[in-house]
Amino acid sequence: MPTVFIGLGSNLGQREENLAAARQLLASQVRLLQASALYETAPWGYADQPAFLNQVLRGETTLQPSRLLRLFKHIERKLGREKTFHYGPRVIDIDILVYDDLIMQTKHLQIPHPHLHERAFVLVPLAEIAPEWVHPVLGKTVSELLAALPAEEKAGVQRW
Ligand code: PH2
Ligand code: MG
Ligand code: MG
Repeated sequence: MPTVFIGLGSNLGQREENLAAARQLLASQVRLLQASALYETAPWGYADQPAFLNQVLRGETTLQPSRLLRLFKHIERKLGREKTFHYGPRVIDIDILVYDDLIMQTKHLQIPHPHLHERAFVLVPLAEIAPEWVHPVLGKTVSELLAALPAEEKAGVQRW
């Protein structure tokens, strides 16, 4: 069965509960095998918003990537996510980070996640559960990608 890494994020409402609710709803279609700790993270991309809680999950699923994306959007709406603006605050964000060694570039779906390698809020929790995973485009492990980030990026990510 394909392995997926999933990124969860929340910076509105009961953040910890939002992540827990997302995990529970995901579990109907994704066999969750591993979960990182929760991390409180400084907002990336747009600074003037509350801190996020972020987590990365490892799972297995028979759903194809486009079906998985639809499921994630459905769960986001169910948990009350509303459209704001690019990089803006959200009740819940559920992202496909990795889908096996697939490389995919469509308008609606890019795998691996196009910003994975530059975000400490993804790499720190990912390194906790999959330090040796090799990025299929960049050819580097998660540990190596994390080590390459500036110290100030990593300083914004604290174990919750
Ligand atoms: N998600 C974003 C934009 N910025 N910053 C943090 N710390 N965590 C996120 O999950 C996040 C973000 C867009 O998806
Ligand atoms: Mg996101
Ligand atoms: Mg998203």
